[in-house]
Amino acid sequence: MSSGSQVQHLVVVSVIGVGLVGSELVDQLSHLPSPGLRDQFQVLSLSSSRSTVYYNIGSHQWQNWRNDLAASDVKSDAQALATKLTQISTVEEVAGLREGVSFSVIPVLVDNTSSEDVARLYPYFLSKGVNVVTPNKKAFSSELALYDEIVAASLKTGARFYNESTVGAGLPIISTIKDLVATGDKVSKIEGVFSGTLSYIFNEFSDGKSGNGPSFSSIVSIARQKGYTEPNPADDLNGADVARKLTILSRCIPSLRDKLPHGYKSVSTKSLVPAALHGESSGDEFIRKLSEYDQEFDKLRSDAFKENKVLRFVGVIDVASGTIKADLESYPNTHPFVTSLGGSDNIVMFHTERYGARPLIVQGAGAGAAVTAMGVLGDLLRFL
Ligand SMILES: NC(=O)c1ccc[n+]([C@@H]2O[C@H](COP(=O)([O-])OP(=O)(O)OC[C@H]3O[C@@H](n4cnc5c(N)ncnc54)[C@H](OP(=O)(O)O)[C@@H]3O)[C@@H](O)[C@H]2O)c1
Ligand SMILES: *[C@@H]1O[C@H](CO)[C@@H](O)[C@H](O)[C@H]1NC(C)=O
Ligand SMILES: CC(=O)N[C@H]1CO[C@H](CO)[C@@H](O)[C@@H]1O
Repeated sequence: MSSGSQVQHLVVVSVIGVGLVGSELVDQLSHLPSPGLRDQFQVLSLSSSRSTVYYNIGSHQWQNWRNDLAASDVKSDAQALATKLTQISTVEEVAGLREGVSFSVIPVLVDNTSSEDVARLYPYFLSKGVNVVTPNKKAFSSELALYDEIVAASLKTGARFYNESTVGAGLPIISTIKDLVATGDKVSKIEGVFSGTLSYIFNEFSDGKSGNGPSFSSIVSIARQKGYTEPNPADDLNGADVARKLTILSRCIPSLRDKLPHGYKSVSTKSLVPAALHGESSGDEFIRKLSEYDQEFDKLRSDAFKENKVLRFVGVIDVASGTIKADLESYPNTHPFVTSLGGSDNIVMFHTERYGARPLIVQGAGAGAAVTAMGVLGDLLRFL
């Protein structure tokens, strides 16, 4: 770096998994409102599970990435990607990119897959000095040993990892808990509706206006038709997604950091999948058989209604007692989980010492490509 020249950060991004959100991310990245900021990002590569397309540093040529990726015969190879990302950190590659400007390269891997295999590579990437940003919950909500490896690799090289969009998509949930903890507030309890799918299902099923209404299985079926559920709704009703999110949040609270040795499997989780339906792999069959249990759900709804309450599937982290659970609970009609919740919203209440009797609440759409990509892009901006 010659003295007197200007030094700028250049965030070099490789995206693995270019589906809805991955595509949306590249689009948002290309249309950042500030031109100065736009110049500080470079897409190095885009990968599907089959192939990868690489771009030259300094080219802003990735607008036709769909065609480029389809035409590319470069096989996806995570090791090769890590090598390439770290090699660029040597200044020569970016020398001469812009007259009078030296670049300090910040390599970032964006994992937009739901792949466990990719998640298990984070320690490798971090140990090579590659930062990681991801909406993929797998790595942070699995066994503690993997989380420890990720943290250790990050400490060793100084490479950072961000995970804001793993919980509540673009909603500021992780950053809120981290700020509360880092500034010395005492978090006593976090409680929320963390699954957009289960939010929709119970907002429809138990609206507090009457003690009866459409059957549980019919609402699950409609949710599936609208594309709100996994192909097999059992994958939503089993509560595992909520347990994963609770794991990620708990690990942000120092006293709970080591509480869940097996990650989401250590969370006490109420499954709404009837025991006899475990292992039913066909989504259609699952819905058909679920209707045999409608009366049980009807009873839960009418019992709650008699007490002026509604049913919500929530996640609760009670810090003092160390209780972490995903459960079906009833809430009074006047509670924010009833009065201000609609559609497939997420809502999270942070009970802390400073917020006293009026908890901090974050609420809004907790899924969707545009808001999830925003969460990922927001994490990328943290590197500048
Ligand atoms: N959508 C949302 O609102 C939202 C919100 C928060 C978090 N998330 C998270 O976003 C992630 C994606 O969700 P999804 O259910 O749509 O996942 P998915 O169906 O597995 O899709 C992920 C994409 O990644 C690619 N992929 C998978 N394995 C790969 C590998 N080993 N190497 C390279 N590419 C690979 C697939 O591309 P191919 O076509 O090449 O197979 C696919 O396009 C999940 O982790 C989810 O939890 C989503
Ligand atoms: C999520 O990322 C933050 C850094 O932004 C990190 O401190 C935290 O430990 C991560 N959470 C998990 C569960 O990995
Ligand atoms: C969070 C995220 O980026 N998820 C997207 C990754 O890509 C798949 C498609 O392959 C989308 O469906 C996800 O929404």
